[in-house]
Amino acid sequence: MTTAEDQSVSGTSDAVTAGSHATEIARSGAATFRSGGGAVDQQRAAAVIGAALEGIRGAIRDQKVTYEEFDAFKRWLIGVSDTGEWPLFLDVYLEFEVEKVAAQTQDGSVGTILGPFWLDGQAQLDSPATLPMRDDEPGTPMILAGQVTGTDGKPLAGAKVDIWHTDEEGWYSGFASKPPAGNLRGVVTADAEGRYEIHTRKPAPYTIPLDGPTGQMTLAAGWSPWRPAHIHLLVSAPGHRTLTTQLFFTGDPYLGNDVASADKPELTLDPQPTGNGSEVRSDRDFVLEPE
Ligand code: MBD
Ligand code: FE
Repeated sequence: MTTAEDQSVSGTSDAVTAGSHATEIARSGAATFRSGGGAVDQQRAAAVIGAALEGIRGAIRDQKVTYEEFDAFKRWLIGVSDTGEWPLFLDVYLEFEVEKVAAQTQDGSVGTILGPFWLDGQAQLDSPATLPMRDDEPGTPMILAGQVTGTDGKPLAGAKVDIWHTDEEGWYSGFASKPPAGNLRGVVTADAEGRYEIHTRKPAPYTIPLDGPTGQMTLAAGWSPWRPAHIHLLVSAPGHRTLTTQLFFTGDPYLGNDVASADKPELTLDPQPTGNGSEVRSDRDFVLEPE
């Protein structure tokens, strides 16, 4: 496990700064809460890999792909490796389909993709908690609060809410050079009634790095590189399937046009003023399925 202190970064390009660290994490298989492991069945390998390759061969036939385009594709793939952007590319353009398959057999609250920017080993906090942030952390103060229960409606005492999101400029700590390590990340333990309350700042919309191959491909096709502002959450409790989800904001200009296709209507917050300065609050309960 790496600690928040190991995760300070100093940048070359935005793409390489974010990509190299995300690659390191993906290679380590750190997201163990969802890994199965075990040997690959030969029939399964042939079926899945065969279908994927046939999808690409079909595109070549249908679009009459030229040698010039094939060579550009090769160079692009090499660039994805060189910049460490495999996690970014795969999570932006493919993970949402994998999540939809997983969701077919998941009960409880609606989930969505994990993405490439989750980090292990962040600050452990008790509810009510304030996420680690700079003294002058910019952005609208925001409270996110709610209760974690099982599908039977019973509160899950000591449930954990692992939360991470960008700062007001759209940067993730640990992957961009600007925010300090651990900024706006934490693992909050709910109280005996499964209630949690997290004080943070409202995040901003996020654009994938435009100087790397994933961003360049996106712009080359004329697609939007933006994700709506979002808060990532992993909600867990002993004996229950971990919920991977994100929360979005009503009125965000990028809702419905998320480059990662991860936004869902059920996941939209409409924070309301608390009367304490510019502070806003949203309440959101989570329901976990027994394992
Ligand atoms: C993100 O912030 C993100 O959440 C995903 C899924 C992909 C790219 C950037
Ligand atoms: Fe994100």
